[in-house]
Amino acid sequence: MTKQGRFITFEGIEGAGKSSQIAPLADWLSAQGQPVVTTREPGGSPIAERIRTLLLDRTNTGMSGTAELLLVFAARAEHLAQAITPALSAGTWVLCDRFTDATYAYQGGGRGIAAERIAILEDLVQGTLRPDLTLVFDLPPAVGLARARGRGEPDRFEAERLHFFEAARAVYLARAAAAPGRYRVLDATQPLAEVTATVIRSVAELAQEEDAFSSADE
Ligand code: Z5A
Repeated sequence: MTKQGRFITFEGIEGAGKSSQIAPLADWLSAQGQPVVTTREPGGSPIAERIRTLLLDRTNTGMSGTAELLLVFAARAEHLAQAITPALSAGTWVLCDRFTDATYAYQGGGRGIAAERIAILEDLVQGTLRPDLTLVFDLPPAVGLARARGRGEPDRFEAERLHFFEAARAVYLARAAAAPGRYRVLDATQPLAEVTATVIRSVAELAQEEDAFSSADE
């Protein structure tokens, strides 16, 4: 029997270290014999990547919060149809750099859109699909922004002020506190190797709880 792959999402504010941690976890899962793909949002499929360009383009000034929300979910619908759902159905683990928790954090916390409205689109686009595990890389926004801003021209989100990221962080922590079974909050100020060890430990626990690795060859 082929079992569904597991869906793990990486969340946190700008510069928290999400992208840095995906490859080491993918390598570790591969070493355990698990098929794995890595992907990101917004993006992860050809049309979704085009929507990503629209969303991050800092010359798109004055985009309404509702338009931004709908673009994020349009990209997600494509990403799910083209990449995530087929991979999970084939028994492949999917590691995704940001998913719908980012919508609650940025469009909800940052832009002030009510969580109830976001939930309507979440149900419409995802049906019952939710991540099996969400890793929240937590750190003070000033630290994350200092890391990220070393990279050159800020995009449309990076150009936001500190309180925008503080609001996003607060939403991540509130969501994690409300559903501790699905979330792990990691101290992202720790050195990279220590964060990697915590990520792998969290996923190993999930695999053990769910007997996830034993299903790969069945
Ligand atoms: N967005 C949204 O609004 N709504 C949504 O629903 C979704 C997304 C899905 C995507 O931007 C933007 O889309 C995002 C929210 C919005 N914008 N913001 N803010 P992105 O994908 O370009 O940006 P990002 O996801 O924030 O990625 P990032 O800035 O690259 O952050 P990161 O992936 O968490 O960090 P990193 O690239 O792994 O590391 C950043 C730097 O820190 C790098 O130099 C590392 O070497 C360093 N680093 C990483 N970990 C450490 C530790 N532990 N110690 C020291 N230094 C470290």
